Amino acid sequence: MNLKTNTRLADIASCLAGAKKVAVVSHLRPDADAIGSLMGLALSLERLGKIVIPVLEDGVPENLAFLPRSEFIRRPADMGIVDDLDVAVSVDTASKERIGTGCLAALAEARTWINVDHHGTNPCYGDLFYIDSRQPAAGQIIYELLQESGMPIDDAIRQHLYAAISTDTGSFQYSSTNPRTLRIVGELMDAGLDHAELCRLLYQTFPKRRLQLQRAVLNEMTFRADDRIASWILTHETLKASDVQPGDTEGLIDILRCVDTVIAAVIFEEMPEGRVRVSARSKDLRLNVANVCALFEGGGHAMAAGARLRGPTDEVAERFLQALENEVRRIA
Ligand SMILES: [Mn+2]
Repeated sequence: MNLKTNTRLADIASCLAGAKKVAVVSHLRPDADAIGSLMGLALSLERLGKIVIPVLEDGVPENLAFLPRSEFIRRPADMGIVDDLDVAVSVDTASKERIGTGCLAALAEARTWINVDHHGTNPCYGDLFYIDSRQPAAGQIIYELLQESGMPIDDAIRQHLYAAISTDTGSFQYSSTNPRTLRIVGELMDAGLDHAELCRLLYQTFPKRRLQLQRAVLNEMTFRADDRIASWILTHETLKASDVQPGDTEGLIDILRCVDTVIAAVIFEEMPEGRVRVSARSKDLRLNVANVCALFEGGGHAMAAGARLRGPTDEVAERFLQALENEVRRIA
């Protein structure tokens, strides 16, 4: 756990209660935990009569636009510096840089920063923070915050928090899932959440290009370290050929993870300006992929982490896989 002491959730709630104008923000390339925890909090604050500004550097990806009120989320490009801002809250965001330069500029005059997250590598930035790496999703912490403080929770908020928790736990399959996670789902359903419909939209509704991507993974995946490491490179060509949109690649790595011999799965994604985005997953509790990513100035969770590298993709991939292989060989 963290060496610094978390602010109590009750104190975060009372800071929010005293604010008139609150911005809520999350990380670049937002996933469903980013959007769900952001909107869970934003919609509850709105119900309390606050002026609420939900903002994401990259906006909402197409695959998550079905979530309620997603059009409420703004992008910094469409706004100036927010004045009279009492509080800015970042959720699910392991470092201040991950908020994005546009958002940071727009929210620069916030009188108080609150940082709520579940990444163990979070350096506890902000004036008030609550970091709990035992929680599988930022959405689970936001649920506890709303629940403990008696803040409003309506159907839209329940959908957002469910989307956050369910996706970050791999539909409650990952080891990060705890008993409370499943109790929370029970509470959300007791309160009327249509869980099957939400799962259909989250997990069973894809554009065709998503299948084209899956086909590319199956055609091009490679294995090493006695098939214990599986990896795939998502090239500019594939990105173009399949007209990949933000969000399409979410969960693709599970195809590699599922191979019986594999304990580490990695996807390298070519980004603009010669950068490569690395996503790594571990299936073995003894293998901490956040440590491997930290060698490349990345971070995340023990079982799911990432980094951004610079250089020719094949070279970058080989360097990362070599470092990963060293770790894999150490444990068996
Ligand atoms: Mn998360």
